[in-house]
Amino acid sequence: MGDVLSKAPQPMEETPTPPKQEPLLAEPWRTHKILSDGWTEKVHKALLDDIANKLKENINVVFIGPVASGKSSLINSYFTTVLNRITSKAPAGRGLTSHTLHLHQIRAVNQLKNITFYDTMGLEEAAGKGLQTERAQQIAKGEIEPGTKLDKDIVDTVEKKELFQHCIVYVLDGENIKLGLKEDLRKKIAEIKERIKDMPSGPNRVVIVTHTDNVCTEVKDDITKVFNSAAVYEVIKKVHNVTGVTFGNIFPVKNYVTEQDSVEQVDILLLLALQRIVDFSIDAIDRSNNDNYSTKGSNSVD
Ligand SMILES: Nc1nc2c(ncn2[C@@H]2O[C@H](COP(=O)(O)OP(=O)(O)OP(=O)(O)O)[C@@H](O)[C@H]2O)c(=O)[nH]1
Ligand SMILES: [Mg+2]
Repeated sequence: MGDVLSKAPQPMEETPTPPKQEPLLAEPWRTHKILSDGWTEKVHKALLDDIANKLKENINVVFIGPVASGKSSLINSYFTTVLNRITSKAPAGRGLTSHTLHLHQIRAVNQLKNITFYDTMGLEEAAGKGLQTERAQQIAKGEIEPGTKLDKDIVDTVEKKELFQHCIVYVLDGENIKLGLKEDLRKKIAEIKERIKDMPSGPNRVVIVTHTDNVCTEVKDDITKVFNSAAVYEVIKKVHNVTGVTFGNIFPVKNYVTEQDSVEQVDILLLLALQRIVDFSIDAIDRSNNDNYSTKGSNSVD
């Protein structure tokens, strides 16, 4: 007996220690040709020139997403990319319910002058709270006048071609996604997708994942590490799985929140996403011209 007790505990069955995931991958999970020479001022200018050259007519871009996901900050960040200063065109702030209550129409400037951004009230988990999916569809169709409060039913609407949205940008907080997108929010986003699918010549969609600085410390320290970050990659994969949006159409960014000045690399990441939004908006315009706007039919949403 004493013998048994005095025996040193035997090691349990040998279990392999899982390989430690390095925070930074040796190879980037996404490459952009334009970044091959680095994240330089030249690249910033090339992206802005490319966007400006493509924008021959006005495009409407609406931001939709959960409360505090960074929709308003994103609009301010885009103004920073062309004004080289911190801006507050769309009121931003954190709360349990949406800081933005109205449909805000904000026309961009300089190289982005042909883009009109639309800021919306945040989606909430609880049924009947926050932006309703029907309201999102009405906005996409151009049925809601800018300045309208979005927390109530809006009836007897008329579609206005000039308010028709060419791209819906879903804005998701990467930090929240890391923890797991709440099922009720996922359902609301899926419901909006279904409603858009029913629209003739409906808008295209892109996802922007904000708060990447809070997803990965290495990215917080150096934004140019974003495409090498294993944590950001996992978040983008998760977004793809829960929203069904094509992986390549999901873009990580970091909004301007703590900075006092604009930063070349922060701008570049924001502009890579905007470049896709512009391309897809032009595609939506072409589709609507081909379909002759009033034609009834089904839209193919990815
Ligand atoms: N660290 C970090 N904070 C961010 C980022 N984007 C937004 N925020 C912060 O998140 C909070 C919410 O940002 P908003 O832009 O107001 O979010 P919103 O989606 O417009 O929110 P609602 O209008 O309430 O639906 C603010 O405190 C922002 O400073 C980001 O990329 N990184
Ligand atoms: Mg807002």
